[in-house]
Amino acid sequence: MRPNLLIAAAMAGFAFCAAVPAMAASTLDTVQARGFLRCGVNTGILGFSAIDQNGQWSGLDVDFCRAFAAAILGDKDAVELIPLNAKVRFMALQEGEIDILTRNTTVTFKRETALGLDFAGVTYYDGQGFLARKTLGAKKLQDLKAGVRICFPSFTTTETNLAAYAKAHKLDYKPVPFNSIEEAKAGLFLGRCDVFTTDRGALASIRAVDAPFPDDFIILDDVISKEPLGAFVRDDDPQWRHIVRWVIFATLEAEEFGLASTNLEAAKSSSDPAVRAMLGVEPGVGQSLGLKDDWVYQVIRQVGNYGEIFARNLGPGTQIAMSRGLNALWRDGGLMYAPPLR
Ligand SMILES: N[C@@H](CCC(=O)N[C@@H](CS)C(=O)NCC(=O)O)C(=O)O
Repeated sequence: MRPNLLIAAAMAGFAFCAAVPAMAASTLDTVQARGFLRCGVNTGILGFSAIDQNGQWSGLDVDFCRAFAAAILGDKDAVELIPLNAKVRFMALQEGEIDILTRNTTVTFKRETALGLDFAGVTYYDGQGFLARKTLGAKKLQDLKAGVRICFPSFTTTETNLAAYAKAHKLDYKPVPFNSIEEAKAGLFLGRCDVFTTDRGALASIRAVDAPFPDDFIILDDVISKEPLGAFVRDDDPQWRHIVRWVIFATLEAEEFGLASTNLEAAKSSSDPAVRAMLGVEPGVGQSLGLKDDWVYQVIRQVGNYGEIFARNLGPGTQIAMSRGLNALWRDGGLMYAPPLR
């Protein structure tokens, strides 16, 4: 009898284990049960994602993490921000250490089709540029002398774009790869390279914030790639992807409708059915995502619309002082366009 009992127990165990995947909780259930979101961000580019001496995070990527938390949990602070370098970012998401990756990460064909990940939306349209020492006397790539030393962060699109561009355009340069942004910045400022290349938004931040003398450096005219920076999720949970995607769209739709953190209470009494549904005054936008009907309201009240997020972190009133450029709404000549939230 004993062996049979053991076998029966083992089989029961097997049946139980085998049933687990079918009962696996959705990402939304897991995050709601945990009570906070885990969001992967960059280790340090002011304006996108950086931590100050008091342990306070700020940046456009960070604000999107907060917007997701506001929508999902009703509280923008119910988020653990997890700083990741370029090398480990995708692994952290694949292995479930984070729920969402919002870390100046470019959406590419290979990344979406080969890594088991989905991109859920673009939060910032960027392009790869070059930050050069002014003493080189260069305004564009063509002005650089043969053998110029170019620094770049490894495990990035930056690295592969540079190599491809150099081949196609016969750019004669000496590659100087770095494993972290801190090393790459130090490399530039200590003179281990003449030019630093990465996404132009990051370059503007590095020049304005990190360079000992910003005026010693110039961003060259050339933009050698498209770098749509977006939010990534695992590819096994469409509901979760929908949530992340529509939170990003909601920040754009709110800006388009003139809805901001400052005027939201008044907007609740709007007679426009689209505004009433969007703010959850009337039911409609919550159920199909598994969220409360007021999720857009929470995002905009607690974090703001896209224009507010951009202005707070990167706009003319900040040290980085960037204009909206490609990140303006479509009606203002930019690329930011949200499908209707209805
Ligand atoms: N958008 C590019 C570049 C992203 C990136 O990681 N850029 C640099 C900016 S300097 C960086 O943060 N590197 C530092 C690191 O890996 O920690 C990509 O998705 O590959």
